[in-house]
Amino acid sequence: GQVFRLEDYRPSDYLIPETELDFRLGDESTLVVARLTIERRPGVEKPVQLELDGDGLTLRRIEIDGEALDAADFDATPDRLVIYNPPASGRFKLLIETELAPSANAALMGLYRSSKVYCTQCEAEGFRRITYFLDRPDILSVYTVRIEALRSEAPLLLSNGNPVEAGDLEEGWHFAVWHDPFPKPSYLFALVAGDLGCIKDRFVTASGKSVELGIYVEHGKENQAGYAMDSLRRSMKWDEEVFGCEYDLDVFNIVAVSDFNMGAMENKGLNIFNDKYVLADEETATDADFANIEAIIAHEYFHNWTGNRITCRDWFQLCLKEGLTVFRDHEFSADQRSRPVKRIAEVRTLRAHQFPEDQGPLAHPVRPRRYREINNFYTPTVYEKGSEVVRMIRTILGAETFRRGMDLYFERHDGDAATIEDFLKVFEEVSDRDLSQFALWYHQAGTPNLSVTTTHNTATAKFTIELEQSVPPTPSESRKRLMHIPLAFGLVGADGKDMAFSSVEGATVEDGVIHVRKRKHVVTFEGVTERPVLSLNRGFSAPITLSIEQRPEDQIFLASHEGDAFSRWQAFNTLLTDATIAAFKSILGGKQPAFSADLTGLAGRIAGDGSLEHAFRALALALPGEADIAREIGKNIDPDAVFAGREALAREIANGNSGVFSQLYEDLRMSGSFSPDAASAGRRALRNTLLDYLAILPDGNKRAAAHFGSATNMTDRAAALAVLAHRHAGTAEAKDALAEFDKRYRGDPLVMDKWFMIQATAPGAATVDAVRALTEHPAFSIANPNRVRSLIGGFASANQTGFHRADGAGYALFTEMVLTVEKRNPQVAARLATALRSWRSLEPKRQAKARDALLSMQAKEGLSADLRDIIERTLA
Ligand code: BAL
Ligand code: ZN
Repeated sequence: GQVFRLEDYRPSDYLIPETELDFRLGDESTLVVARLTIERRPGVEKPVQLELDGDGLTLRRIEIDGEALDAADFDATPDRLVIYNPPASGRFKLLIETELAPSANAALMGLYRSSKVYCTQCEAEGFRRITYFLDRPDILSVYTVRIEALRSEAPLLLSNGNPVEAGDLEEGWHFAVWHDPFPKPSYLFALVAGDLGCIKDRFVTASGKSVELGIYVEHGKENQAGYAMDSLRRSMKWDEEVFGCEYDLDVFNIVAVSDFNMGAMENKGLNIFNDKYVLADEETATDADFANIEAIIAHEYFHNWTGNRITCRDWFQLCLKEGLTVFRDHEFSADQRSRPVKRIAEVRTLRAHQFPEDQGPLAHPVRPRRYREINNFYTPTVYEKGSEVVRMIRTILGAETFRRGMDLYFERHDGDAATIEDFLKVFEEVSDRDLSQFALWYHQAGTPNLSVTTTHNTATAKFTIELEQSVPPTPSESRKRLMHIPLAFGLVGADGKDMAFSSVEGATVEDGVIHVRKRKHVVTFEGVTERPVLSLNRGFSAPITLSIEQRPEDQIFLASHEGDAFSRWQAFNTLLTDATIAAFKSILGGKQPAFSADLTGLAGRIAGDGSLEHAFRALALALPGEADIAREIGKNIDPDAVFAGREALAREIANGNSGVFSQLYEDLRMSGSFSPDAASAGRRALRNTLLDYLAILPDGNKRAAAHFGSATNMTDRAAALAVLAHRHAGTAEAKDALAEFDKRYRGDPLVMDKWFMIQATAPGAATVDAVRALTEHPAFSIANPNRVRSLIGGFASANQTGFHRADGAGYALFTEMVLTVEKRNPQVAARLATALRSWRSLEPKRQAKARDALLSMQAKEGLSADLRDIIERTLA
């Protein structure tokens, strides 16, 4: 396939200042008339041919300034429209009529139908599946959209911007006209038409503008949209207060649809959401679902300024809007909930998803330089690492200067299609700093590592930290340049407080941050009379790995006394990880794993420490995931041994704390009405984490069954079901609970996703066959991305022992499913296929089987560009 390169960017010869679209909607035939005002770009002198993008289009009519075009004057293929000699004046109206078949659109890009609702998805390149266009983000156009549909089929007609006009037509048809005054790129175009229920609200902006808010959902689900509406109102308020960003249209609509490739989409004034991230009540949604809804509603809303008002010049700049908007939604959630708990959760996600990407064959810079299929770059690196890079800018500049930089960004670039260089420049200007070395975080792939040693000299009262940075090679970048790493730190004294020092040399140290810029730094602190315990990368100030030789007693000290909550969590998590790795090694060596009593005791103390938030304690007690452990081990992974090592530790902690844990489990019982707030969710999280340990003890299955039976909300019910299905698979209790859940929720596909996911992630060899059988379950559908992601995605990405079964049966099922999904929906298939990205870290036998699976997919005739791109890069 074609490779697109950043260095090949050039502005288009033509602009499209105005776009009028008329839709006459029909299931099998929708007619789209586009009237485009086209202008030659100022500075482009001679008349040049006009080339528009298309994707699978059928052209019905083409006119310029009201005159039909001669066949000799243009060439139209499904994927391109060329007009050889546009009017020499350089300004004209181009009319294009295309015919679409929404019901046949299984790829869910462009205009399609989901549960009878017409809807669109245009990012990144879906608009070209609707009409021929300069379908690139630097072409900003003012849209006016007229929609006609049968009123009985689609009483609701929505598009971007503000409503202008609506009325009846003959034979039961009706129409609505929408106008969006803000010039926007085609990827932000949206249309929805159907029969939906809705809830309405109103928000008055800081400057007194009244905005009508609407959330549209399947009829009968209106009472599950309240939390999303509340999240929206809080997001609007927060963005005014924290970033000075006000909403700008008269209406803001959100529509929830059941078939959606992504989580949601920030179309101007008309966000379209995967219903998974809108619908919630205590009966159907877990606390994690509530938190995700809050975050994603905020994320899409925040795009109104970071993405829509200021968009990307080209798709290489995707992180300009995504990394920044993730940073903004993280900050929002931190303010709405618990900042330290949120930070720990973010870092866990980053390590679980971005680190393996950065450390494997799919590694790419936050701002990539080349792509074959842009859909494959909506990645954890662009999103999550992109957010970390913005966070580091704030760390380096300080919150106040950062805010001034953001203000300048909004002021200078409102209405622009901008670049990362534009973004960095505002921060250089407001801070008077040179960020050119820092900019490598955007340009260079790979997770930097810092190796660290410390020495303390009591006689001279000097504490020395030796730091050495390295960035491992990544595909097509073998030689790396030195990075600027802002490393927050503390020298923790015996009383748990940070020790003062009189002076420091060897690196710039400002406001508790060491600025690592060279390969090696020897940083010497003077006036440090007692040996401190070093706490490094506090708050995860830089997305790096640390190789630090720290005594277990220092880690235990930090896990008990460190004031920075993230680092406290980190210290305990490191102890757990190290213990699991030691157990893994023992098991491989045929020995019984052994654990330190200190660790078990510490787990009990953290669990019962009333000075710590419940949610923090839950996160601390959650053992590192099998994939996290495997990543730390790095190579020659036998997932069964990793699992056994982790289980041994879980058993040790459960046995060593059975009294404390069961007492606490009882104490945490909740009564009264349900609230999804962070404190209540934290309490449930801790109790459910304890249940998972207690379920290991005698009669654990009975306790879990009782928990399941008495649950009054989905968080507790799903947690108990997972414990039963994972720890007590095959028991009567597990079978009964699975059957009861199925019976109760069979009619609610989003809840059934949890049921599929729980079964798909049950560890062990038997799960392959269970997953295969579940593909035949009436609630499963290969056409629905959420179902596929729950069952197949859950199995491949979150079941190390099942997916990587030694005989390759997991890969066989996976290959079959990816190829089946691909026939309908290449984007979803390509995303699933990334589950094999860490195949080279497996032990040789599994590695060979994984490679065979990849090769067998690669050999398929007619593979989509999406899937081919992932497979070929994974194999390279
Ligand atoms: N722009 C795609 C969905 C999102 O990141 O908001
Ligand atoms: Zn986004």
